[in-house]
Amino acid sequence: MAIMSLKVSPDDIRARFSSAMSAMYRDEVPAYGTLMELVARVNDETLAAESGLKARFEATDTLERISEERHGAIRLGTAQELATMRRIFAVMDMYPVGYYDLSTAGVPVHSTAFRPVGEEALKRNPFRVFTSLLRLDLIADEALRAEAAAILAARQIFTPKALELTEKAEKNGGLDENDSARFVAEVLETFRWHDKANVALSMYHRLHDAHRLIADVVSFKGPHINHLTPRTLDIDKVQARMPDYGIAPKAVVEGPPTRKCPILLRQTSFKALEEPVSFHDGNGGWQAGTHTARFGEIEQRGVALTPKGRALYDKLLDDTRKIVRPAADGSNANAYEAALAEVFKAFPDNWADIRAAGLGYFSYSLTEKGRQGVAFFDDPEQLIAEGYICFDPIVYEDFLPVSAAGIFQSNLGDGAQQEFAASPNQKRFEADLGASVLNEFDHYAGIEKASLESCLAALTQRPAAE
Ligand code: OOG
Ligand code: NI
Repeated sequence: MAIMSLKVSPDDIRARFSSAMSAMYRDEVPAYGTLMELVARVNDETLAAESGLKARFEATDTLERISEERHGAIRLGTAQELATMRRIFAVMDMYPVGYYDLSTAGVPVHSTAFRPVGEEALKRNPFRVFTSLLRLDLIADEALRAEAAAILAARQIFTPKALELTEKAEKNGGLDENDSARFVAEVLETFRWHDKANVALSMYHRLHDAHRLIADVVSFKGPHINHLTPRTLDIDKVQARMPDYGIAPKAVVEGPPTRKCPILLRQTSFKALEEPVSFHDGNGGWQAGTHTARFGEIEQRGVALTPKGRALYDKLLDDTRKIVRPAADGSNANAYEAALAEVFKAFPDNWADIRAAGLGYFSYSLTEKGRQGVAFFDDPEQLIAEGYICFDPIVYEDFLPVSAAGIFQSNLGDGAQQEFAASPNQKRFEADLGASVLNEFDHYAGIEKASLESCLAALTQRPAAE
């Protein structure tokens, strides 16, 4: 008789995978471990200084995981790799959300983020992977394009066991304890750093001359995780203190300026390190070289914006960059920050105004009065005004293309600015992925709507009090 074995929940597999990845990366990139220490210290200080903050995190029971990783990033070479990665992430309930075209920003990739989608899943473990696919179609040199494609076609970035366990999970609707442990260990191999390249040094240089990112993807056996990103409660403080810890921050914090009511996402990173790599020497031996790819990043998240709020954000960011374009060497960082703060004064900075203007998504809940009483009207505005329901910002869980480009650029070296014509191609990306990407706005709108409906149901369906 077959013994039914219990399945491990996809959320648990994701949590284990994220923690295994963190341990591997700290081991491989010691500066990342230092950044984690700094982040934990600043988070502790921030919590100690703001007692209300601590109570809020205790209430939502995320306090002990506050400084954990929120995301990582990889860059893939082929449609086949992307489609397989999608199946692997699905075992951990991570689904592709959003389409990001980075070509306009001078990076020859387009991307999505694999992430948990439901509120519960995000709370259990929010780890996501920003996943880019190289666009060889943007390489001008046709011969080089064909050679790069051939190199990529010959590599296998997944272990046989990882593929086998993915199929097993698909067939059986999950994995048991033993298989889950093995799955995490096998999938981790795909993200590991290889200090022996797949190509000769001369080929590396040719790829590198076309674009550093092309060299990063094509020259290696696999898509090494290129950064991990814990959450910080005070990004400005971590940015300011990085040099004290011997790590060099990128020039400016990406995203909106410092605000009372945080919106979307702010990010910064330390610059990628130059690491020794051996290249084929063409005679069966190895030749020494270096490659710069791996770094550490931090993020601070704010409210998710509606399409209207996002359009305003995009416009203000664009206006700022017309005044000062941040230089990679940091020489105009202060001027950029000043312009950003000034221009963003046009974005309301209190929750009530942001909500009233329809700029952000909010989750509604009953107040004490709402929990006890019954309402004879169901207009949300009146219910808020009369104190039956209250609202809290819904956290933005996705990414920002201009910020992502800034993170890419700062880690490709200062001389890497390159222009490509805008050429978003979501259809092509989805064909390669083998699925459509989910729309981020639908997700936030859904949470908001469900929260309001459950308030209304509770308030209007109770038997009327005497
Ligand atoms: C990804 C850069 C984008 C972010 O946080 O916006 C990213 C990469 O460098 O591969 O991770
Ligand atoms: Ni990132």
